[in-house]
Amino acid sequence: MKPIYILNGPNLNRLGKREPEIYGTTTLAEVEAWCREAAGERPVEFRQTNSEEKLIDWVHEAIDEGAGIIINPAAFTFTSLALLDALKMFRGPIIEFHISNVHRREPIYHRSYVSMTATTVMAGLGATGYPIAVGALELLIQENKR
Ligand code: DHK
Repeated sequence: MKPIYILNGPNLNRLGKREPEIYGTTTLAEVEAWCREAAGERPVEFRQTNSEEKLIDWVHEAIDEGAGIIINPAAFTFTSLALLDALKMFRGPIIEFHISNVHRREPIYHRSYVSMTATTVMAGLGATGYPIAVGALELLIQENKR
């Protein structure tokens, strides 16, 4: 069974300590455990990087190996055409995920490049949204959605 890739962008390594009033107090390690439990038999590649290059390399890996992607690109959501171009190559379902409701925040967070290719967007559910996204991605994979 092909793995799902759950990819997290810059500053999310500090989840739990970083602006808890926006992102909550759950750590990324706790989120990973929730995701693995929600995935059941489905293998999970759960990763975080502060590097745009590394994030793109992992999307390339998912293109060759993955069944689906959940990506929280964090700030690269709003800046990276290179990440958009990489995600366009992925043939399976992509869920763009944000802990906060980016549309209720400062205007700089309102225009996502990633949304131009994502199958669906989830924003504002908090960290507890990650395992919900895992369940949604499995449905999209079963329905062969892109
Ligand atoms: C996380 C970030 O780091 C921000 O740059 C985004 C996103 C919001 C989130 O809500 O998960 O604007």
